[in-house]
Amino acid sequence: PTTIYRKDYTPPAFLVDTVELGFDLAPARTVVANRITLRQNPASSSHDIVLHGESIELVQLRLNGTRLEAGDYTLTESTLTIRKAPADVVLEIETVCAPVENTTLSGLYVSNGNFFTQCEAEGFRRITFFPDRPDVMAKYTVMLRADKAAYPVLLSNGNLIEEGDLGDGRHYAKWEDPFKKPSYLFALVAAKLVCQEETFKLADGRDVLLQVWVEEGNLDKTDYAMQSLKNSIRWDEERFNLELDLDRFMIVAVGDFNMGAMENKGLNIFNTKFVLANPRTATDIDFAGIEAVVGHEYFHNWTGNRVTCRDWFQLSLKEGLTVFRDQEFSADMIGTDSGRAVTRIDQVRTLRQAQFPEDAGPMAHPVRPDSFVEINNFYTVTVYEKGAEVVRMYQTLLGRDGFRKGMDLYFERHDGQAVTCDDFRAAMADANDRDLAQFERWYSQAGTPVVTARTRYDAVKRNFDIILSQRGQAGQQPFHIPVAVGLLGANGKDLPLTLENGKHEKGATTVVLELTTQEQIFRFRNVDERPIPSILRDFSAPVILEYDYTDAELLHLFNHDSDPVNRWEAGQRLAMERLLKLTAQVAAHGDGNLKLDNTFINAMRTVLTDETLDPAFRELALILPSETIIAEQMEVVDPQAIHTARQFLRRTIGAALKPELLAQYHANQTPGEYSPDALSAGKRALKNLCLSYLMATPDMAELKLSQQQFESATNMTDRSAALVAMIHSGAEAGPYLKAFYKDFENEALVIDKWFAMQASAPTTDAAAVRKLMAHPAFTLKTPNRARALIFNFTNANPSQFHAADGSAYAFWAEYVIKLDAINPQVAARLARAMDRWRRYAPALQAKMKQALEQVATQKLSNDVAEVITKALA
Ligand code: DPP
Ligand code: ZN
Repeated sequence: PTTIYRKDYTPPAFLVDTVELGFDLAPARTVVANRITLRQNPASSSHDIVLHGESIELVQLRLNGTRLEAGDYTLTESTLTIRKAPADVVLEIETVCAPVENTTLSGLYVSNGNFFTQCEAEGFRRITFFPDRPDVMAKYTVMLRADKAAYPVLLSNGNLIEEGDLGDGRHYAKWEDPFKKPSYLFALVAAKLVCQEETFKLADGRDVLLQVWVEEGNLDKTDYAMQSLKNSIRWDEERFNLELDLDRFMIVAVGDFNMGAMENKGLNIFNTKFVLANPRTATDIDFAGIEAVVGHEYFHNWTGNRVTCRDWFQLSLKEGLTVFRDQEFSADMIGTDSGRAVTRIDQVRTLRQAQFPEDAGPMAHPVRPDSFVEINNFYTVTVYEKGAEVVRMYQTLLGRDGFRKGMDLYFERHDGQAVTCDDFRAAMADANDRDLAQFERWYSQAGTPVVTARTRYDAVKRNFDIILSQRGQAGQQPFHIPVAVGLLGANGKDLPLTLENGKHEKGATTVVLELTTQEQIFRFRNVDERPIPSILRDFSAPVILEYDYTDAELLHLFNHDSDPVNRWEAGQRLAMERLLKLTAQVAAHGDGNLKLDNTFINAMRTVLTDETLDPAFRELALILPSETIIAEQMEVVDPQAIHTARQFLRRTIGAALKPELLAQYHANQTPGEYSPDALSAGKRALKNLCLSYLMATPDMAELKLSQQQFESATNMTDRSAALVAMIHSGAEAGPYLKAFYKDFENEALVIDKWFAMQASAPTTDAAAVRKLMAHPAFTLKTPNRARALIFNFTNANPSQFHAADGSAYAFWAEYVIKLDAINPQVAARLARAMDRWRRYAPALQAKMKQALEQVATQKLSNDVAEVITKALA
């Protein structure tokens, strides 16, 4: 496999003006006729036309009307090159492909008998020969022909301009996209589907047609996606003055899909998981996911489609920005400050659970990578979630209005272009007259910076100093880090702030300190008492903050901090301290003599019963850091000891707070008609967390409670939570699992849950997973199903995945190899489960290495080879 470098970027030799595609669709043999007009790019000195093409068969090729023979061009496994081409060229290319055999789900493929495409990043080349790179933007016209009975619906990007019958049972549809686009945004669907549709009025008064297309049996699950789409359109108009630029916007759901969804121009194709929901089949988390992903893909229409990426190293230009936009959208949809904080805490949890480990492991890369072997491996939490943090920092530094000015200038300058992360940064800087040169390091330097804080108080001069220092990885330059800070008095209230040599709003109780050098002193004046500092409020930068808080200070913050994120954070620190101590004790002496202090229990009790706090916040404050997050804090990871320690803590809380947990369980019921709104969802989350604590050491009464909840639940959130509580507590859940399966046999997304909850149960070992794989409903070919069972075992069940006998590692190796033969993108994700193998105790490490090496000996896709090679390097 070859490595591609960002520094090697060169502009394309030829630009494409128009693309006319004709498809004769048949599962085993689809014929694609492609007519493209190209012209020499004045910015390039090359005269060679380089087209990409993969897994397609060339039937014939014409250049300006003349048929080319084998000697006139060079064909390799992945390219077709025509040397010394004239400046203006019309190419006519005929190819064939076999969609039904395409299990990679990249390019044109068949899912449940219907045709779909996925072209990002490099799938278009599996459909036809083309300069398949995002800086080649062209206008597309698409003619689809297919059997009418089997594929009554024929869709592509843009507007439908013609349709009709062809005789012999076939029909056609012709689509035209009025906007120039890169090939990765091309899409087609030929399928037997039905739609929910609606006419919607835009802010400028235009009527647009909105459609959500699904298989017939799923028409009862499209309301929320439609509502989310309308909300997204409104939100982008109001927050960024960005309007839908088409007359028609379509969402299509497909059951076999590698990603969450895809923002193809005017024809978004979605994993069913992010479209289909009704109270019976979907949980609150599913509903929230649908809102976020529908928003995300819709927002791409401007941040991604109208302004796209020059090359794939710039992926975060559209992804980081669009994640930030969908995060803001979800927060605004809740509308309250406390609801907004809950979404922010969720984002911090995701970063710590997945991004920090990535940034510290063998696949670490900057938000804008410098090199890759396979671009599909770089659709990562770093590019997406850390990328969103980087965008958020602009807003923190420039303010909401300043950020908006930067966005306006970005579109003014770059509409219709393929640009870079530097172009975005320049727009932010220029619109606000700010120097953001140093900020560039967030794009170029990998790893999570550590910010260390020290403080000193001078009671005589009434000065309080916060000394901030930063360290990145060896050889890195200092970052430009916004550190939001507030000071709490002994009464728990925010103190007024007077920052020396700094500007902030009068009366502000939070200021943003800008740490730009290795170490800086920030002095607050007129401070009447030694305050307790609340540092990194709202998680103002994606860093690890070190500060020597005492337990008493943490308790004070946990009880009083006006910043909900830091309030939550104080609780996490209290818990983490204890979890690490307990883990060390278990490792050294077993689990016989573990103890937990009352201070911690009391703190948990206080937050649990504080009715002034949102239930959603209380739930987050009561969840202990995950086993994965605990592992990241340890030099040498002992997964069994972590699990034992965390379970001990859960059991102890469950027992000590039993009356309060029961009371909250009953107080947070949501009777009446189900609604996924944030308040109701928060109540259910708190109630179900109470249940899971109560079930940590279940006796008959708790078991009954779970069983009752399972049986009387009117929605999937409560039903699945009850079942999970039973399975994960080790209670006998067999009959309930059976009943659940039977009820939802025909709901693929619910059956995914059925597999997932078993895979992540601490009692499920590799042998049990293998047994589940033999279930007739299991298949490796549908990514959702494979992820539900296999990934939930390898990623969400650490104590079993790291079983001392190495049985799960062998299982992992076997399925990385098996999946790679079917779907390299999904296999490469599974391969990442070994990322942190060097952090484990020697005995486990040796077994992990052995499994990695076993995979390495196979003939692998580029995707998996890159992950394995980097892990072993
Ligand atoms: N479909 C993926 C996303 O929206 C890749 N663009 O993030
Ligand atoms: Zn995206």
